[in-house]
Order: sequence, then structure tokens, then C-alpha cells
Amino acid sequence: GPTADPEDLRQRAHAALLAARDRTSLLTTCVEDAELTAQHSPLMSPLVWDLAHIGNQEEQWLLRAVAGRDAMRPEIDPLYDAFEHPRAERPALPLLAPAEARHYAAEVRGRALDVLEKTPLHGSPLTDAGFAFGMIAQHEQQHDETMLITHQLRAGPTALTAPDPAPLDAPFTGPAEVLVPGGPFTMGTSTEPWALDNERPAHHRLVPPFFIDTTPVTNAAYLRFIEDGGYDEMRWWTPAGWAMVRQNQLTAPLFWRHEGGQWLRRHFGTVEQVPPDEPVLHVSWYEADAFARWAGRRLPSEEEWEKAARYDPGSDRSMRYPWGDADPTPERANLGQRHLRPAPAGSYPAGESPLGVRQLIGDVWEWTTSGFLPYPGFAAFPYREYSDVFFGGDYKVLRGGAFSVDAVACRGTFRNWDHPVRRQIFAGFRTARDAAPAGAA
Ligand code: AVJ
Ligand code: FE
Repeated sequence: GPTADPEDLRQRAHAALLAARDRTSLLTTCVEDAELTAQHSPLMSPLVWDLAHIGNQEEQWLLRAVAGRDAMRPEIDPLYDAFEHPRAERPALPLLAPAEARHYAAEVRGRALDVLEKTPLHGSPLTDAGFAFGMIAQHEQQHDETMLITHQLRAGPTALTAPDPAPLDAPFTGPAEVLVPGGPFTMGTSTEPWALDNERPAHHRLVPPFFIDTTPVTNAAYLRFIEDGGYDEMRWWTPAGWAMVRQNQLTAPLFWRHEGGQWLRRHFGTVEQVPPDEPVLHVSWYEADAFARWAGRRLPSEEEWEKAARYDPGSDRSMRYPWGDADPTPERANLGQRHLRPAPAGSYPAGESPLGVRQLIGDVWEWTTSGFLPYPGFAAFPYREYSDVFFGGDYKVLRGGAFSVDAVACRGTFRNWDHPVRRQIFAGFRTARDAAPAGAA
């Protein structure tokens, strides 16, 4: 569970930084250097941009902000400022070449580990409990996920391999949905040491009773929507969702195609039959919302999702994760790119919530109905550009993380957000419905 011991947190920060760099190295050495500078999709940066941006953020926060050092290469800062150049323009910038980018990131890292060893982890908000170091490990892991998305978009044979998740021991026979009782619960956190600004502070929310799916929506269920003409009927879609479907002539999730009477999908450089029992992946918010309406249901709100994931009716408190306060393990959740796909719906009984909801953490990001907004009492920290500048924009919140997310960047309180049209992210969803309040006829 969380710890307040600075030496333990220092050890954790060290391990988290090393683990992130191992993953970054894998993602940037498994293809030829020429592929690092190529643009595989206008939605994504060249991989070499992510690599040097990782180093640049680490330099800015751990070497300059924490340790007060001068900029190593001030002239490169604007190249790696995500707000200066949209992703589609980044390949044309005079970026560091792959070997230079690796060298720069490694130099920064060597110095950052030295700073980690020498910095007291109490007495200053930026370094209390190792926050800045945890933030930078999370930042690198977030870009590793971004690079994994680029790998999935990339044409050609796969550059990455990983064992598949175990098949289900027995078909999942639990109930399709679970009742979450109405009443207040604690949302967000004021105690999780490396929680980011948008997860703070802890506050009470009154949530009316609702039902939520026990597992994420599967490909088989989503196929029923497709085969029932879901993409042909305006009535299931919001106006903006319908416009997206018509303009792009969408008929299925991203990477799917119908061929010879079968549904196939491209998945990390191979073509496979769409696996019926896996959570659906690569759907936009608009598609998730339309499916839910077709099913006579709706997406959960962000507070409903978090209550389902953290509320323990037995102790009447919010836990760090659905299974309790202990950190994720491979038995509890599909995280960390250990697999390159979600596990079948109904997997991970050891990760279920007290009410029996499964796979809330890991497998697929889950779209919610909620826009991205600050919690009451929010304070931007340590920089406005992480969360604050996105509040109130055209974003929907996603929760729970995916197979592509490392545990250091995944908690019951963790909030992700993206535009409702986005489909390249590792996103699926589960549905919900109102429950009649107790005593109602
Ligand atoms: C939280 C995933 C939306 O990738 O845009 C990375 C994370 N912020 N560098 C993003 C992030 C700055 C962010 N998301
Ligand atoms: Fe970044």
C-alpha cells in the first residue's frame, strides 16, 4: 500500500524511473532508427520526438526545478514543448536524431538519479514523498503508452511480441450487472503520494444508486450492435457522433474489416479474427455512447465509475483499488504491456471489487459520460499545462487504465481524457443504468 517512509519512496522512485526507461528503450530499439523519425500517423509524433521529450521533461523538472541546475541545451526546449507544435508538424522540425536523442535522455537520467539520491523527500511540495520523481516516471510511462499506440498504427510486420493473457479457466457466469448502492462516497485523493493534480483533493460525492456492467463490453456484444445496423441508424447517435459516422463512413471500430464473411482486425502488425470474448477496443466515445443507447443503457459518469471501483460498503470507505489498498500485481490486473491485448471479459477474479465488478483496472480504458473538469478545491500543480488548460474543453474522461498502462500511472483515482472522436487510444467501455431509489415504486 502507500507509504510515508521517504527512504521507501526514494527506492520506489528509483525503481519506477528504471522500469520506465527499460520500456522506452524497448519501444525505440525494436524498429530501425529510420522508423523512429518517420510519421506513422498524423495523430502521432515520430517516436524520436517522444524519446527526446521524455528526456527534456525530466531535465526541466528533476534537474532544473528540483536541483536548480542550468539548462543543458536551452535551444531544444521549444522543439519538445507539446504546446508549440501540433503532432502532425513535428516530423518537419529539426529534431535530435535518434542517437543524439538517446544520448541526451541518458545524460539527463544519469544526473537525475544523482539528484534523487541527494534530495530530501520532505520539506518542499515538489519533492515531498518523492512527488517530482514519481511524476516524471509517470510522464515517461504515459509517453510509452503513446509510443505503443504509434506501434499499433504503424504499417508492416509487428515489432513487438508478448504472451497472450491466459484464457478463462471457465466461462464467466457471474451476473451481467451489479447494483452500486446510493449514498455519499469519497472521490479523489489527498493522501496518495504521487497522485497528479487533477485527482486531488479528496471530497464527498452523493451518488444515486445505479447498475453497472460486471465486465467491459465485449467484441461479441459490440458485433450485435453492428449487425443490428447500429452504424446505419441515426437514432442511436448524438448529432456530433452521427456526423462523425457519416463523414468518415464508419462501420466498425478502428482496425476492423469485414472480409469473406468474417470480421478481422489488424493488431500490432498481424491480422486476426476479432476475438469474441475480449473487451472491445479502439472505439470512440461516440461509438461507446451509441452502443449504450442501442442497448437501452448509458455510459457511467466518472463519479459512478470511481464509486464502483473504490467504494467498499463493508468499511464505508474508498480504497486505492477495487481489490483494496495493495499495489497491482499480475494476478489482479492486466497492466504494464505484459500482454499486448486485453484479457477475456470475466478475467481477474482476484481484482474484483467488493461488489463483484471485474476488470475496472487494466485491460481497456473506459469512456465515461463526464467532461474533464476540476474537482472542488483543485489547485494546478506543479504546472498548469498538465491538467488545468484542458478543463472544460472538448474532452471526455476515461478511467481504469489498459494493458498499455504501467501501474505507476494507474490508480482508482487516476483520470485520463481525450477528444470524443479519438479511436486510436486503447479505449473500450462498460455501460450503466439508473436504479430506482430505495422505496420508489
Ligand atoms: C493524460 C494522456 C491526456 O498524453 O496528452 C503527457 C499525458 N501530459 N505529457 C497526454 C501527458 C503531458 C496526457 N494524457
Ligand atoms: Fe509529455
